[in-house]
Amino acid sequence: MTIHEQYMQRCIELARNGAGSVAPNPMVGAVLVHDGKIIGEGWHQRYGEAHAEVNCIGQATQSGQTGNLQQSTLYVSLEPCAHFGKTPPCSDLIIKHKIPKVVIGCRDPFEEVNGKGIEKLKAAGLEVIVDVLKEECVELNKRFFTFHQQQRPYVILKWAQTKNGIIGFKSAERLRISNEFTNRLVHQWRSEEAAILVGSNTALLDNPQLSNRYWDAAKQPVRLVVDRQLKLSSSLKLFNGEAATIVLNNVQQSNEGAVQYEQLSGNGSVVQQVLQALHQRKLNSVLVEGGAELLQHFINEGLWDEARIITNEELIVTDAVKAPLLQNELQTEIQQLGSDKICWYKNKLQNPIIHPTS
Ligand code: AOF
Ligand code: ZN
Repeated sequence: MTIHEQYMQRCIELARNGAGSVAPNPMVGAVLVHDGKIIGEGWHQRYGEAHAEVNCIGQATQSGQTGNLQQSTLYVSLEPCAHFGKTPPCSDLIIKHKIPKVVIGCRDPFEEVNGKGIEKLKAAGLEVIVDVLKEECVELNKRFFTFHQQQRPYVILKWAQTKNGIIGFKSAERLRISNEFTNRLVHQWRSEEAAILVGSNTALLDNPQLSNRYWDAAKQPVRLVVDRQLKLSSSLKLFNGEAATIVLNNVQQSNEGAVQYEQLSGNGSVVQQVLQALHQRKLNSVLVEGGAELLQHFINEGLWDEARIITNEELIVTDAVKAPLLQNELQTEIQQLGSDKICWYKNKLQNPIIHPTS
């Protein structure tokens, strides 16, 4: 690792402290280095509050390092912003403090910034180095990047299957596939995403709560169900008011109460319409939990980023619903939790494109 990469690695580490508190904003970390020593560190801590650079420069000035800023290098994992949002532009702050050199992890895809921060710094005569540990910095904010570059949320597909590839029974009889450790992990996954999605069959047959009960209870994703003709009964657990629920349908629109109804345009791909609805609501990631048919639609249209497949290697069931089949998958990780094997996949196609219908 070069020295730039080492400091950028530290920025990424700092940025991760913001996990769970900054969405839909990106996680960002910054480090100020003077004469081979770190004189300030900071990260974006909470949505709507100070950006990483502000906290980093603030720490340096508060510890009496103001005089050294003019001979320092600022490392930051994302391009400093150029716009007046909830806070003033970070690029102006850097210029004001006469910091001569800025090393950036990756460009900010948000249209108000997208290169303008870099241009501003360069125009003021600063030395700017871009794309240090770019891949890691983009991966850190995969949800944010997907949302801004593809105008859709980051899509994670998840299912549990038996050893012979069965996802559930055809009737309302519940098939328990994953073990208690894996169930807990799934709740952690729910806590990490903005939304969870299921199809109406799954809502009806499984009657899932779709809430996060075994992890940080403060983090409840929005629950979404596709129920085109509004056939689901209001007695289902999805409608218990424990977390917000959105019913995507072809019939009605209403935004009152804990259950909201969002009308889909009715034409074309349901997957694309669902993703557009999520985008409009600024929900930048979604965990798709079934059923097999809905999951397969996402796969067939190439509109997925990650798949996490849990296989109970000791269970075999016959005459039941077959699990979806992935396409263009790249296996990245395998984890074993007791009898469950968890395989992580990425979509090999770099940019699954969404085609807006309107
Ligand atoms: C930075 N440093 O630490 C972060 C940045 O709503 P605001 O004003 O907080 O602006 C949010 C946008 O600012 C967000 O979409 C992204 O483009 C950028 N985030 N920029 O210079 C930071 N978190
Ligand atoms: Zn900023």
